[in-house]
Amino acid sequence: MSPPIQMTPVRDRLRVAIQKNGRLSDPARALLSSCGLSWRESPDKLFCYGESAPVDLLLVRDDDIPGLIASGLCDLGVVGRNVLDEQMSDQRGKGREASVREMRALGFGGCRLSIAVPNEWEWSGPAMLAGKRLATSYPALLRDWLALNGVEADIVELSGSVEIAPRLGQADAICDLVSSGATLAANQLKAVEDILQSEAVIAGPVRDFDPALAGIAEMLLRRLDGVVKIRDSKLLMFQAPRAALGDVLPLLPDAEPPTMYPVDGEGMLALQALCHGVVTWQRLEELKRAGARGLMVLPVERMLA
Ligand code: PRT
Ligand code: ZN
Repeated sequence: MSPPIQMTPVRDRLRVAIQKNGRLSDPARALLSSCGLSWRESPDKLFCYGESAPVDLLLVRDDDIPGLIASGLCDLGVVGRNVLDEQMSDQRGKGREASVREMRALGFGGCRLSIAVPNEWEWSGPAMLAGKRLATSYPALLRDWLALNGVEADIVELSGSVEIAPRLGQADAICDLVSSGATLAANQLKAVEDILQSEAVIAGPVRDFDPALAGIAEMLLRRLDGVVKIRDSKLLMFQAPRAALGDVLPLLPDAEPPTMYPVDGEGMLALQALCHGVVTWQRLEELKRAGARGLMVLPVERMLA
């Protein structure tokens, strides 16, 4: 008799990987919570069972997230673009097709991957790095950037404490993440070229989701879009004479097309505009000078396009 065929059970709950401990852990959880998700945590806190929707969390090291998605063990992940792009570039370098892609930028965890050199260097461009030793935890992205700039240099791969490498004599310059720049300054280094602008992103598979999960993934991405899009948005409400629209509307360059309806039959309009930029006092005063009245700025909590 032939042995029974082993079938991988089809999952009907979405699994999202987030960083367990680190810079992205709290903002990732806060973002997913603001999408209406809540969880019951397992005692080891590696797995959180979704209570309000079939969306479970897996808490892992950020470097493991792209691989978990590629292998199908997780469906989506919140990870720095720097980690995702490094792993994708590494795969490309090995002649493999990428199986994970960036699906959404999330607007937190911002930093840049930069080339930094000792303060005393007078930077004249990438050619200065020819023949030098560069320490980094991002060898694939650095290799791509060096090739793009036609520079041949030695890459010294380190898993941490990259900034100290020049002082220890391990390298001449570095390629590392920078946010405030304080760590570079403390190590007498200065950033001279940015290789990548990074932030936290939603990573997902290049292939389609399994039919059982596609609807849940779409729901989550739609809610994320709503939350991320309105994070800095405000609803601006006011009245203005129809004749003043030509002066008023150019003052709303960052707004969705406003909703307008007539009031009191005297050519007055009531307007509502969702503004994606900061609505300052100065802007309100300019709108008033242009003919707007009764200006009100309201917070926006949720949006479903
Ligand atoms: O344990 P695990 O592997 O999950 O965590 P990790 O130690 O690899 O990552 P973690 O928590 O340090 O960072 C997670 C992600 O946060 C990174 O992959 C980036 O996408 C993002 N991020 C944003 C940063 C920074 N800002 C940042 N400043 N990651 C690291 N840094 C480092 C930087 O390299 C420097 O050494 O923080 C130091 C301080 O930076 P300055 O410029 O503010 O001094
Ligand atoms: Zn990591």
